[in-house]
Amino acid sequence: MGLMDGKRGIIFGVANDMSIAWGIAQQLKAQGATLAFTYLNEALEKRVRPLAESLDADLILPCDVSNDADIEAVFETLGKEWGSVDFVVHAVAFANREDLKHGFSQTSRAGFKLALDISAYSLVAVTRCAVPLMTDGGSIVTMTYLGAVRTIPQYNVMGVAKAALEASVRYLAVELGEKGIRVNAVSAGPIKTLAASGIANFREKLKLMDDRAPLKRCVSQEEVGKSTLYLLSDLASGVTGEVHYVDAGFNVTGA
Ligand code: NAD
Ligand code: 0WE
Repeated sequence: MGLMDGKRGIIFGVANDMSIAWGIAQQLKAQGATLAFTYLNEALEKRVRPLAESLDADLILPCDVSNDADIEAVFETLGKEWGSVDFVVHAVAFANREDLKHGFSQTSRAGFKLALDISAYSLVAVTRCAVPLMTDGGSIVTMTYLGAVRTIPQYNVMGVAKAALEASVRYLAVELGEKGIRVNAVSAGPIKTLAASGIANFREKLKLMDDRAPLKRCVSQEEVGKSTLYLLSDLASGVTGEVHYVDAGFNVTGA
């Protein structure tokens, strides 16, 4: 008996076995879910395909979330293969590396648009395509970070994108509640992933957590996976429009 028995869903954002999306996928599979995965490009397909296959993925599809046609094609395939979808995991973000270094006021118009497009608007586009397939209700979860609500040094345009993402979660939740579709975000503390490896001095950010986060340590992909599992399952049937913190380090000085 699993929490996700009989439920089918799609996971956007696995890049490798360090990805938060991968930690989520493992928890979902362990509770009986049937999974589909997307990958950004051919280089990542080489990493994602074997991982997805190890969880008996039904479908492994390409998708650049900055491309509406890619997103539409993914859900067209899900409609043909499954007929309906129960859940979506959105674990995708991107900003230009330089924009996560210099002063925030240096952010270019193009860099701002890029970060907001891939990291925030993509949730809206994915949700729009998922809704017609969520005929028996559904649950959508995205990944956010404390930099949405506090200034975190160097998080910069990503903080603005995450603020837009969290507001999008609330607007989507209110619109889709009457269809039985819930939309929530998980705000994770810093975790060493591919995206984090591109951040200068990330190791110091992780070390700060050991001193000052409530649990005096960093959280793991597995712990983020367990909270996301809860939000995607019927245990959270009354929860929508929320940002759920997984020890994001609220009392870290400077945050
Ligand atoms: P990751 O690098 O493993 O995952 C990021 C994913 O985004 C990758 O799979 C990448 O392929 C995908 N992506 C980027 N641009 C894309 C595009 N145009 N189309 C489709 N996919 C695209 O890193 P992660 O840390 O697991 O990040 C997952 C999510 O978790 C992100 O939203 C990130 O902001 C969030 N998050 C991360 C941390 C952390 O400290 N690592 C903390 C809180 C929230
Ligand atoms: O959301 C993120 C990181 C997202 C991210 C990372 C990169 C690195 C490589 C987006 N775009 C890029 N572009 C690249 O070229 N996190 C929550 C992790 C993170 O990033 C930080 C953090 C934390 C935590 C940046 C500054 C301070 C803290």
